Amino acid sequence: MKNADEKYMRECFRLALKGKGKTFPNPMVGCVILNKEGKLVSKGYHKKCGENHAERDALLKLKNNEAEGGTLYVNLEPCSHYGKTPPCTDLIIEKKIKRVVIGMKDVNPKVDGISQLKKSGIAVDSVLREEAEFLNRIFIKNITKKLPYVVLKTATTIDGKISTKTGDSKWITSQKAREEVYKMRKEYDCIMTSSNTVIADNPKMEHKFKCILDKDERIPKESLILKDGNIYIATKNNTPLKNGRLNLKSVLKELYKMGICSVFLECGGTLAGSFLKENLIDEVFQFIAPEILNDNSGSSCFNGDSVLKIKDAKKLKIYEFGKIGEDILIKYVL
Ligand code: AOF
Ligand code: ZN
Repeated sequence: MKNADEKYMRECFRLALKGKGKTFPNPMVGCVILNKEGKLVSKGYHKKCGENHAERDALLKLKNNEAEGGTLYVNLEPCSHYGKTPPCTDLIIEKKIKRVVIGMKDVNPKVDGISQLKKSGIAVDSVLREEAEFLNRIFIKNITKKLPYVVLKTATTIDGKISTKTGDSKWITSQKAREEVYKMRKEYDCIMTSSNTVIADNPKMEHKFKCILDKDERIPKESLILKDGNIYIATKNNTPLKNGRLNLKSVLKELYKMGICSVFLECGGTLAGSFLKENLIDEVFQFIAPEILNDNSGSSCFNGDSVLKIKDAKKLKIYEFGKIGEDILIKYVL
């Protein structure tokens, strides 16, 4: 049973991912239904915020009582509340499903689906919880912390340098890696950078929503980054300060209030170091070019200070890596 449960749960993950980038602020959810003989009779997934939940999508495709006594697999606890859509638990009960297998409990406090199902005599089991939570890590962060999920992107030499001491940084990684970055940006609600980066590189950074950290309103009006998209500039006039700098958590909170669920951060080592120190980074995407600067005065991708023990280094976990053109891309979660 366990192997079969895992197999169908993985199918839920695969279906859920079809909604990637389109479901925010809602989670990615997939659903598979077996009849009482164990034959797969329906599949569904959540396509877009406001549309049917995965369970409803799959349940509404059933013919008559086809799934009576059957099993429903879904990677998130079914909802039991009226939101933009009615409770999925009601439809599961109505269709006479006998067993529900979930990936993870919902972190949304409005949802109490497991007990609703159990009260109706439906057995509820759980498999692959860690994978299910990893799949919806952005949703979990949003609901539990009321903050957007933050991914920091950096591009370095193998000695971790992002520029020489003169500020020269063009180009450490290859064209292919830079094209990959253009694609990545689209998967996040907002891109974020600093006035230092805007002033030094004058990047265009096309995106529908951009946040620039510019405490002293230094960026020139003709900066390319200002040419398109919605722009939010965090300055000392709209953001509280912390140790004389913009309070980064306040900026993130403000973005979350504006409906931003995820942030793709591209900045120099000082800001990256501050974000890291404040525990505000969820993931790091590091492109590493097969180059060695071999000059300690070059800028590092993380530029904090006063860490005297290796045991105090931030610990990350690699979850994906591969070659992009001539460079390596490593994805880490903190
Ligand atoms: C989804 N898709 O497949 C499932 C969700 O406003 P509503 O009615 O769309 O409800 C959103 C909440 O429903 C969401 O935060 C999550 O807790 C729960 N389950 N949501 O968008 C789904 N199963
Ligand atoms: Zn639902």
